[in-house]
Amino acid sequence: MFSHLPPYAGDPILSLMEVFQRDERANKVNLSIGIYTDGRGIVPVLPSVRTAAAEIAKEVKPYVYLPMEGHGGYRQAVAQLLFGADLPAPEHLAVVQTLGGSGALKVGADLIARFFPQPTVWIPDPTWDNHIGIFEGAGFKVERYPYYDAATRGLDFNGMLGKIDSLPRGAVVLLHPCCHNPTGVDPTREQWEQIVAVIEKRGLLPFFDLAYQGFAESLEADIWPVRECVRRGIAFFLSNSFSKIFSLYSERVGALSVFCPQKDQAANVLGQLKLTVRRNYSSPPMHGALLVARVLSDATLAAQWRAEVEEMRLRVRDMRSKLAAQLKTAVPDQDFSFLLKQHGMFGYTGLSAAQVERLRNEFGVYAIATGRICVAGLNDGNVARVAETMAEVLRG
Ligand code: PLP
Ligand code: TYF
Repeated sequence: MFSHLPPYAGDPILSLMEVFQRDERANKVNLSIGIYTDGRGIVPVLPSVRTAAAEIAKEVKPYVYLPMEGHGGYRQAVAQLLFGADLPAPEHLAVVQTLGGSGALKVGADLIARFFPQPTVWIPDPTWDNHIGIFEGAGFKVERYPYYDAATRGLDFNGMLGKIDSLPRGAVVLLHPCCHNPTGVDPTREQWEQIVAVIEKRGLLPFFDLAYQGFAESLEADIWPVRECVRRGIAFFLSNSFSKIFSLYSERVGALSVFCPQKDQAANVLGQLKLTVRRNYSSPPMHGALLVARVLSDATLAAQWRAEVEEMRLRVRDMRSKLAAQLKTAVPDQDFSFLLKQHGMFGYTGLSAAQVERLRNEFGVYAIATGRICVAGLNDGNVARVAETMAEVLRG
């Protein structure tokens, strides 16, 4: 019956995590997967979330199904976090709770594929691997636009804008509003203004994927391109994830928002989102959404959480500086300032696949074959050794 099923090679990032866990070296360092660890090297339970969890535990209620679109208080709180004072009127906005950012991408991709036949999505080159899997799985043709420039270790802005400016009307363009995964390279505010203007001019459909709001500059600044589309009346999809910024990875908490500039279209969009959810998994789980809703709806907890996000952001930035400074000392003829210009949890080091392999085999330092490291996995206890071992493989 199943003899024609090929083996699954495994996800490159998740498989590496398993290899890391089996590695018996005491000084091993995991910089592969995108998980934030604190200064002690531990995945934190944010104090705001811990308080919310304790409160919720005292109020156990029957575990009835949530509606297809998710928890009402959660959806409201998420919309306010995302759109703030720019919160579009209800007739313009459809928001559904999803299973993490991945679930939002899948629901959004399925909806687009149903109503826009033979869809194509343009994704940055490179991007998070699963973008390709999710969109192809939903029936999309996946094309790329230029993004990372290996020569400058920065953004190929002209290549990116030129490509986007050549796309057909209605084309879906996937954009990372901040903290681009895997490169950490983001457009500047001025560049975003130009990107949004081209999207408007050509009548494209942006699909924003926001997994690291607050990790680049601030919760408000990092979502600027999305809010600019609201101000200009440009329709868009927005997937957002609370895996990292609430440290709630396994709870699978996220949302999909669709902005509908034409009045009264949001009701039908929401209806079709509900149908898409119904046909996928029927309704989302409760607990993670309750945690996030509780934190965001309580002024004290919300302020505490905002400070916790800021603390994570600053810690990662501090680790970037320390890594760059120590690399500079160890390899003075090379420039590492690019590490300081990148945003978010990831750093694109420029290490080759062979150098990454040496790091892992000889030193137990785990990075991704593309040279991506998770800077959020560094701490004062391991950064010196990581810099030394990186310097060692860079010297060849
Ligand atoms: N989108 C991007 C760009 C990501 O980096 C990630 C996670 O690493 C996701 C989506 C998925 O988020 P989640 O774990 O909430 O499904
Ligand atoms: O490190 C990354 O880029 C991600 C991490 O369900 C990840 O791939 C792991 C599991 C998951 C979503 C994201």
